[in-house]
Amino acid sequence: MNTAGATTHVRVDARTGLTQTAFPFREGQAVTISGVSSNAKAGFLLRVTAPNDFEQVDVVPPVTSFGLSGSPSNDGWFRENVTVTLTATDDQSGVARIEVQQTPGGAFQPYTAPLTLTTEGTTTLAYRSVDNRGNVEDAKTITVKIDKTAPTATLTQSGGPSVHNIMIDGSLAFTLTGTDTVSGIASQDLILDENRIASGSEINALPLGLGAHRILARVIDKAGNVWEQNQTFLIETSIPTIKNLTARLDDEKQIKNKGIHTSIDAKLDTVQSFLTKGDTTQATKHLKQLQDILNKGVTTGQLTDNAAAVLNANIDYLLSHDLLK
Ligand SMILES: [Ca+2]
Ligand SMILES: [Ca+2]
Repeated sequence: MNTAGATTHVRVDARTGLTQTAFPFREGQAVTISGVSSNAKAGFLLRVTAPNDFEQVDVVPPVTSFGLSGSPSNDGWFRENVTVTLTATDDQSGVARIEVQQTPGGAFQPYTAPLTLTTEGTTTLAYRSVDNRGNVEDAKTITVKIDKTAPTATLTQSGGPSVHNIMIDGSLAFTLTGTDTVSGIASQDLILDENRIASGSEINALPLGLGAHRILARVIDKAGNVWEQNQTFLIETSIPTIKNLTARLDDEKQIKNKGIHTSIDAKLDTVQSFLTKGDTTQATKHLKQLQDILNKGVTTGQLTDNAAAVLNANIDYLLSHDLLK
């Protein structure tokens, strides 16, 4: 029966060059037949002469698959251009062409060579193939997400817009604000020396200790592009700072009597007056005397080991750095 519903008799026997046992097609299969036709017994007779006069009809569309250059991040973003390669196979008549639609709703164009996607953001391609029999595959889509640009970020420190030195009796807080307009922020990290800290959290300088410290700020977008800033700052001290620390240690009952507190302050005032005059020799001499007072104070129970250690570390820092700066 043909597609119009008409029946055509096909003669297959030894006189036509075929035998029924050699006939490869079975009931239910659709075939295209070419042959010699004639009228016979008021019917239409198609007379075939060889097996290649029959061709099984191809009703199955091709299957197209795609390959992408590179590998995306865990969030599905590529950090570089992506080359899309399409390949198709067909069950029978062969692939006539592969087609690709580069903008949603646009026309399908013949695919002739791999496509390189360079635009940041999300690109959706539709693709399909057609076989030599005209069977058209249902279109499938590929979504490719590209972000080639590092995030932008600002690192600020409390008490000033940028990273700066602070005194040891103070505190600090770092705030990291990252933005990424393409894939978005995946992570933001602040690492102070070797420890992760929370953005905006206030940290006392005293436990960090005097000297150089490092703040590493890192923002990573969902494609894996990195913004990073690594800065150093100093935690410093001064005579007024040591006086503040002494008052704090007194409040914490680490300085046991008024007398030693008064002696420490008096010595610090003396050192400051020599520093003001530019006499570092006398300033150094009095700082060393202050250390003797602190060490004796520990043995006589006038202040704790910790209080003496904190104050001595500050004095050592002043002695080992330029006192007049
Ligand atoms: Ca096919
Ligand atoms: Ca980005």
